[in-house]
Amino acid sequence: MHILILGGDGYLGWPTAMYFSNRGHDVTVVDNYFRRNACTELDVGMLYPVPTLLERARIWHELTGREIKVVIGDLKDPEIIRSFFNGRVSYQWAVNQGFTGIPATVIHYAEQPSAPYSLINYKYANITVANNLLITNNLVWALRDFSRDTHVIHIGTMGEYGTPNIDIPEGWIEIEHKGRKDKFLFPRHASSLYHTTKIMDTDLLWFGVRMWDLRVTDLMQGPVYGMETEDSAIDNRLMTLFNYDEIFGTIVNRFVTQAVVGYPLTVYGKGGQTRGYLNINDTLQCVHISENTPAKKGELRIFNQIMETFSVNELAEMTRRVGAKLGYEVEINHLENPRKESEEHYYNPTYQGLIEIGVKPHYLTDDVMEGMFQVVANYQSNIRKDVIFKGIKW
Ligand code: USQ
Repeated sequence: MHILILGGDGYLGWPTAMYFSNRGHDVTVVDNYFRRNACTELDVGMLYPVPTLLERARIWHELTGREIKVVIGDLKDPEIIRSFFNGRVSYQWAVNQGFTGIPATVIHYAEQPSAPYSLINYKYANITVANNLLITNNLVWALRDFSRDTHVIHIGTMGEYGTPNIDIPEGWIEIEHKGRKDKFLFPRHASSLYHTTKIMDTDLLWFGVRMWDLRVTDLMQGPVYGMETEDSAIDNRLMTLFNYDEIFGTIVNRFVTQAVVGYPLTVYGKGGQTRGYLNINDTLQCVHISENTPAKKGELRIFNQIMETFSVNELAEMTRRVGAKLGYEVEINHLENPRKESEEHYYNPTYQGLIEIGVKPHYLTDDVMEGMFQVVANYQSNIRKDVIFKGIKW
């Protein structure tokens, strides 16, 4: 199967590329180094240096004999995405330069993924809106024009639903109004501009499904933690990007890094904010199972991609407990919340769909977090305290 990964250099994109390549798929990745360039521009650093995408593909080939084809390009340019479907693609790195055929699956990670980034100021807001919406729209049109049968796996976000005071289903809700019933996308209430663009993405994809019978799986993912996967274990140079700064770092990765470097844990506000979490290895599993059981023609299939829920306070307590076991004295600090979000709320999402089709969850246990402490501790001298909290306000 030919699998095309949009955003193949990112935190999830590169591990996904290795995962499918290792399972014998023909994998092509495309990326414009948005994340790396943004980290350089904003001077937020990363835990360890990561070879370029071209270098990583070469290393992967040397170590495994397998090939991940690479295209460096900006998917906001419609011609780049169309080139994968009309046979005009030109690879920057590939052993076999020939056209690999139309992708059976496209995994779409090519998004500006940070809520704080989208709210730095109007310029970053515009970058987020332009990047996320144009890429999704370009993808929809390329499929409409050349390959309506290709299955799209899009990474959505649980943040599209927000934190409503009612249970959250997997994507859809049946509403009875004045004696009549119909099924709709569950009402959405994003609490950042980034999350709002993901709602708009879902709408673009849903339009493509209704108009042109596209096949789409939208995975509503919660914050992901971890950095090691089975495939990266063969060589440190294959490890994925790891951010711990306020802009691109997600909470579990940040808390472990803060604990290791002796920075008081940055709990925003009361810390009752509850979200659904998942291990990076479960992202790979969920995407793989979705690829194996594609959405039907004219179907927008939505799964909630989380394995368990935690409040910020629970994560801080766990970090303190695991840190103490390893000899770190971890302090917890409640900062004034720079974000506009509910700090105490009802949260009851459904997340059975992926488990029903075969996903076996990895949970965030003390042992799993201890493993993360050990990896982060290896790079302790690289950690910059000045990027941990600057207070980007909503
Ligand atoms: N938080 C803290 N302290 C911190 C960092 C975060 O209390 O130092 C709180 C935030 O206020 C929020 C929660 O922890 O209530 C999660 O924050 P996060 O930065 O880990 O995650 P978020 O901004 O929601 O975004 C991340 C990814 C995004 C993905 C989303 C899934 O960056 O790409 O879509 O998780 S979800 O949160 O379910 O929308």
